[in-house]
Amino acid sequence: MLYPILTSSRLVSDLSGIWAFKLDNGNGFDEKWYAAPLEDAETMPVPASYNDIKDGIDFRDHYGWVFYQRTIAVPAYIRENQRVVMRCDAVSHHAKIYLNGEMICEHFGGFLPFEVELNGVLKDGDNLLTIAVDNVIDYTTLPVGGKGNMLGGGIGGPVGNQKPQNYPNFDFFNYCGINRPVRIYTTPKTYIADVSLKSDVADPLAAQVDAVVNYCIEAAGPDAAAAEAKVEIFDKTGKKVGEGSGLKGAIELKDITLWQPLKSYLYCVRVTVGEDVYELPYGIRTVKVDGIHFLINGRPFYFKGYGKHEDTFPNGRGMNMAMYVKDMSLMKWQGANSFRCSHYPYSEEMMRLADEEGFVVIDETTAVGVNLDFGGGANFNGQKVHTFDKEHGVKTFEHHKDVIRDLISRDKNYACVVMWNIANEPDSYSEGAYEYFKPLYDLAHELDPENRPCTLTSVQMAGGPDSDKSAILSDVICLNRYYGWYFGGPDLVGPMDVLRKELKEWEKLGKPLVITEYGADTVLGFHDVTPVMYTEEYQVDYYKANNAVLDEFKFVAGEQVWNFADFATSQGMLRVQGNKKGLFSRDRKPKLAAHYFHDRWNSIPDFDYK
Ligand code: GCB
Repeated sequence: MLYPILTSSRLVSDLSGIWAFKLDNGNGFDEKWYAAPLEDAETMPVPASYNDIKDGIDFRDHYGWVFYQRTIAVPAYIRENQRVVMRCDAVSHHAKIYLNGEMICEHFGGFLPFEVELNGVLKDGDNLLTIAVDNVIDYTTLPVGGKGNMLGGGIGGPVGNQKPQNYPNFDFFNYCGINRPVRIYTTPKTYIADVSLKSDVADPLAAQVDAVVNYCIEAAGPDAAAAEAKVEIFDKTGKKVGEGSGLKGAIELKDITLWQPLKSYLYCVRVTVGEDVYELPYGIRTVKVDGIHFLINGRPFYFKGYGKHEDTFPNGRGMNMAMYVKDMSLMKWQGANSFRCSHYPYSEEMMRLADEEGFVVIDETTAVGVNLDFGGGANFNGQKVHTFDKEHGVKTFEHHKDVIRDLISRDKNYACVVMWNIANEPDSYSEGAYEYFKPLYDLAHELDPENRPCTLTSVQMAGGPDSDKSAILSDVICLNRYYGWYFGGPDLVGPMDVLRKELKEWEKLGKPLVITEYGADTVLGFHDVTPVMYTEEYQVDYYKANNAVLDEFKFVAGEQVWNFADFATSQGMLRVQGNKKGLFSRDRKPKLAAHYFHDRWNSIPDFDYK
């Protein structure tokens, strides 16, 4: 799906601003709140998660539907001559869109864009637009909702009757609402529906690098079959360096500049189909897994970076452009070169920025919590239930396929994306795991024009390569490991022997391995001469101990800490106003470990580290 931009044939109107808003009291649909101006509405910014915008626990932890509303008007001459589309970039998690009281669109899944054509439903003058949003998560949704508090609400579990609420089977606050922009854009009636690019680079290490950009355009609309199609490629100075015609083709480029980690170079690919014009920034680079190496442009790359979250105050998971740019600046200061979109696809603005700034990205689906060994979800009438149990297990498989399809459709042309993460810490070790995941890996490989490597970030309880199906399925082994924190902390000696022993097992596979999570909760400002847990000193010692082991192994192709910054979670006994494993606090103040990694990463090269 193409990102909405202004071109010589397309208009974009951003509906960001203050909308009318109301929490459902259970009667919203019966009383047709979507069909008339909301009574006693509150103000609400779009885009943003609603949870932290108003105060009080009932508001923050609201369970169920909310209604957003505003009016829209589109000039008649545009409605008559152009295709008019409304695009929602992310509505978490389930949206129903009403125009003048009629439902025009419904969408499941809170982190990927969807759109609906407005021609034929827009009338003259003002139109009442209502977006109803549901935040309920359960065994059918991604992320998965469990049946009890995974962080431990109290000793012995729930006491008395609990009000209806979400039990996230994952460790981040279930921020909801219209988290990313809603836009109206236009195209000519015959239009460019999609563009897929794939480059072939014979030898990325040659003195002069030549490339072939293969393109495939999807055109739609009444004259699509007859429309003339043209693709032109421009370098950064605006000079045309290649062109082709037809909906499918290959353009040869001589002496190109490669997109390199932290040395981004983006060409501009301009596509014209009939009257419609669309432009994509496009970096050319190669990615390949070769034995124990992860090659970018032919050289062994070492991932230095983080698992992150889209999490700021008071935006929640809502888009925060200023913080995106700030984070990139901090990451560069620290000598990092990569991050993982844990645990859901990030905004397109973030992806475009990563492409522009040269950050290497592991792109992740919304599949977190596909693991009923976590939380209270593992019990059904007092009996342990397998995650993939046909009757009582998760029912996420079909939706998981949709998410993979939509993610790859959205992100396939970004140079920054070097690997797809199919799921975070799923139950990759028990009965049915292989059968569940194998088709998903196959789907991702098949849909991606570039056929990038695929992985899943593996949970510690999955064990080693004998039990964890990711050993067979993943092109790159990605491990989330907490030796010295959840496992063995505060001992930083014994657990390191176990880590070393475990890595020796994985080494036998002959694949590269990236540690995609390791970390220790640390409260900014907690200090001690003796480094005890939760102090900034302990976090530094924890990382030093782990890194010493990682450095012993050639096949360890990267280290991504958990987490870049502190972030909000559900409440629980293990969380002190959120997860405190950040190298930075939530408002981006560095802990001691931030400085430790600054020194470490600035002395580790991006390539050929081992
Ligand atoms: C994990 C999860 C991550 C958590 C983290 C933690 O393994 O992937 O979502 O936040 O552990 O801090 O417990």
